[in-house]
Amino acid sequence: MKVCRGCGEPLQSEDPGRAGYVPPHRLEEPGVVCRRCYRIMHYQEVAPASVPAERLRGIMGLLAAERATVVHVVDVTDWTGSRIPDLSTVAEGRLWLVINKIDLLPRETRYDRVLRWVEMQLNKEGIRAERVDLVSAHKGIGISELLDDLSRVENHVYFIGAANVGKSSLVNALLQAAGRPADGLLTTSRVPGTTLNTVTIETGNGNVWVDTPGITAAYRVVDRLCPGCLRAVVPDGPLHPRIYQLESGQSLWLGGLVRLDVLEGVRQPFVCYVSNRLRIHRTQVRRAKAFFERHAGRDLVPPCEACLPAVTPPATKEWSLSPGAAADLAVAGFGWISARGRAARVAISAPEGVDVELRPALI
Ligand SMILES: Nc1nc2c(ncn2[C@@H]2O[C@H](COP(=O)(O)OP(=O)(O)O)[C@@H](O)[C@H]2O)c(=O)[nH]1
Ligand SMILES: [Mg+2]
Ligand SMILES: [Zn+2]
Ligand SMILES: [Zn+2]
Repeated sequence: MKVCRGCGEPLQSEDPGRAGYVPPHRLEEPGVVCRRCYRIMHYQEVAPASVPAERLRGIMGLLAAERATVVHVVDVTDWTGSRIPDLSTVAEGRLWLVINKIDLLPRETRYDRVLRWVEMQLNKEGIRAERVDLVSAHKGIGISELLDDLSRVENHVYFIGAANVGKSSLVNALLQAAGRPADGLLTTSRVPGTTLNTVTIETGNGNVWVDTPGITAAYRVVDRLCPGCLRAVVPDGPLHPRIYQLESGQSLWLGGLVRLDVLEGVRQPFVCYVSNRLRIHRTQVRRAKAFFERHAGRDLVPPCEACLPAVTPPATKEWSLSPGAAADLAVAGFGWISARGRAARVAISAPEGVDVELRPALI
């Protein structure tokens, strides 16, 4: 059976509405990609698709049975939304953690600190990783070191992670570093769900790598948005931290998706690490709800009108920030707000079901 070399879906010429479609006259061309991949590659057109859960379970079963090495790709800007805790059990002793997109951290970020932070988090969460790499598939940072060690692995290597963390981009960067020409690369895009099935790649020196579809989940904001709204939420360049001095009774709307309320505490800075294109509005706690009702879906986007039902109602949770250490309130698939270590009582509202966590400050 022929599969699309871009997304892994079996190719077919019967139904243009189904995944893997190629026009009949192209089906026999060597190295052909499906129409969807073709459009993503050539027109940056986006076509969301969903990956059946049983397919993902099948992949997990396969990598456990093959005792494969698992490269768990995580997005550094979305630690909260892109970690898969169960993986360390499935891949006991063979788990490599690759933290991608470090080019999106603010320019002054010290990577050695980020690495220490990651190690501390892994410890706390009881995840045992064989190695941890900080990389940027886009900028080529950390790629050649990873390639060196990957080429020494003798069993299969599976690239696993949440949708959109950059698994296919990482595989492409590694292949390019290994000298593979550009027409043998995988399909990547900003919309979750680009890779539909496993794509097996012979690296040429006996290694076999397997790119996999990402896991999409409603606990991340990004998995609930249309392509238009995604454009505002997914960072496309180094984050510019935005600082707001807030006192008790003040509120921030980050787009119309996430809200911070300061309930108690002295006036203090809150630093927002979210996509630079996302607009932030300052308001007051007592007006914040009315503000949303008046503007959301119209002049307060994202969410657009079509996305509104997927991101409402919001759920609100309160947090006590203790004095001393800087802490982040992180929203899965969205970004984080950092507080600099003064006592406060705050509330975060986010679409119901989306993960929000309080963690030691990443930067
Ligand atoms: N800034 C930045 N973006 C990246 C990086 N790697 C991937 N991306 C982007 O993240 C999105 C998802 O990438 P893709 O490889 O399709 O993710 P996958 O779903 O995990 O395979 C695309 O828009 C990529 O361009 C990176 O290192 N830095
Ligand atoms: Mg992919
Ligand atoms: Zn395809
Ligand atoms: Zn939308």
